Amino acid sequence: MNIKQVILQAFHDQPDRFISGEELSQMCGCSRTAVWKHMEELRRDGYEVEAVRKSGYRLVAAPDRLSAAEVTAGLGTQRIGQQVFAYDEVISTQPLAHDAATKGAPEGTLVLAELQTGGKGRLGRPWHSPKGSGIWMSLIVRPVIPLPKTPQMTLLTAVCVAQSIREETGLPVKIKWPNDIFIGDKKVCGILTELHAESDRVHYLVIGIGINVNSVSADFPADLAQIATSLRIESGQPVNRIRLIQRFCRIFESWYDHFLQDGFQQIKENWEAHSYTIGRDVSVQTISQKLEGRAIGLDEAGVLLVRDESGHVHKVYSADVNY
Ligand code: BT5
Repeated sequence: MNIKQVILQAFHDQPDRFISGEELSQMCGCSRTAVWKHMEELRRDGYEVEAVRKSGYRLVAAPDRLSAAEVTAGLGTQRIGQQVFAYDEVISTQPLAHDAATKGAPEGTLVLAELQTGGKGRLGRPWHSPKGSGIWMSLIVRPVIPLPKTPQMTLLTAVCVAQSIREETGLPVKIKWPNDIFIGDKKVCGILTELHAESDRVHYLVIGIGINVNSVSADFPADLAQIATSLRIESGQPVNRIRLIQRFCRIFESWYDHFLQDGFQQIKENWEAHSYTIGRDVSVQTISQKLEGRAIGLDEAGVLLVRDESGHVHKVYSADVNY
């Protein structure tokens, strides 16, 4: 941790309390003058820090800005989110995460941005990522699993995002197969999983997660107005993005460890319990065919099962699902 991170961690651990310059200088292993300089830097970054002679420093307010120091302070995970690259503006966090992964970034590294000018969905579709109102992030993981199991990581991520949003906001989120999080009939989050692998070995996955957090209706362009929503629109109040990211990191680490040790079964059950898709009549468009039927569940591998009119059950590996 750098000095700024140590200071933020101390503020986080002792909220509302004044921490003396002496204490902070011992924690950081630097002089009191250096502590003061870092306080000035934090103020320039938008932190409101109160300084009282003989008492010390107290954090009054943190900026609504995604930074590595904020995400890591008080995070409490072993690896997920322990390394963070935070940017103001990028084309997309996905290629930056691929780049970091090929240069050896550890598992759990997060790439975040306030604004994406070329955010992307699946099949080259665009992902609308306006400044400051969402969570646009890419997570690097390096699971030792066979290639056919990698789609389970998208389902696992959806379970984790849905649980994080539910716990943080109380909103009734549902998962639409395979990669969307819905509130009511509107999309609040999309997940894009990209893979770097050889025929028998996964090198790493970059899991891109886009969550509309504090967008208001006017932030959505006309083509999204009817199909997209945000946590703020649904809950009627702003949602703290840092807390949501931290909660996601903790939940992801826990489910991911479970997945690596005990497999997919419990994740599948959790996914089905919160599914928007299961039990509905769906129209499925794969690259090669169109299929109508009732979505009846996932199989052990995470493949969607759709029963057609004649009773035949089809396995759907990759497709767009409409209702
Ligand atoms: C997805 O694709 O839903 C995956 C989105 C992943 C975005 C993250 S953000 C961080 C990382 N960096 C990136 O560049 N991407 C990832 P798909 O299922 O193909 O859905 C795309 C469709 O969702 C579009 O065609 C629109 O109809 C709709 N859409 C676009 N932006 C949206 C938004 N902000 N909210 C809701 N729907 C949106």
